[in-house]
Amino acid sequence: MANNEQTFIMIKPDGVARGLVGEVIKRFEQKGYYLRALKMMNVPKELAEEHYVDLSSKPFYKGLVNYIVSGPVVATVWEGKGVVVTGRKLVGATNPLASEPGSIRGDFCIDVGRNVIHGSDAVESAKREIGLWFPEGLADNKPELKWVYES
Ligand code: IDP
Ligand code: MG
Repeated sequence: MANNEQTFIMIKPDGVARGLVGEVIKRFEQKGYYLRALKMMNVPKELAEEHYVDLSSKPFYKGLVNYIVSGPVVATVWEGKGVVVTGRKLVGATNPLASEPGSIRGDFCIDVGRNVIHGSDAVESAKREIGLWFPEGLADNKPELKWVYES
């Protein structure tokens, strides 16, 4: 399994407004994942619509897009072995009432329409989302990984 798998994690407007940015970053960092990119931004409506295009037929789609554009988000890219699947575990189940305690959604929210954080659901969707949110590309890096990975 590659040590440089990447996932797209976004702290949604409610997470930013509630002061949970540090908490989210802390949890991914302390697991051992590497913060590859980070920016705070207001989200253009077209970007929110494109990000959630697969859900465009859902009744909650319009409300979802309005939620994502309602205030600044923090968009991040994390790198490491199994980061997509394990990142989803750190994030927790979509509906926070069903998210396990210990996960971010399980610990910090209640409503599915205010669930604090986004995490890519597969390696392929992570690639699509990173391209969408970071069209400028990612900065060069050379992280020291010998304390995280045996090889
Ligand atoms: P995910 O964020 O866990 O991947 P998805 O099914 O991809 O969940 O849905 C994307 C986002 O759409 C959710 O995180 C949540 O904010 C919102 N959402 C999903 N289902 C509902 C719903 O039934 N009502 C309102 N919002 C929803
Ligand atoms: Mg999803």
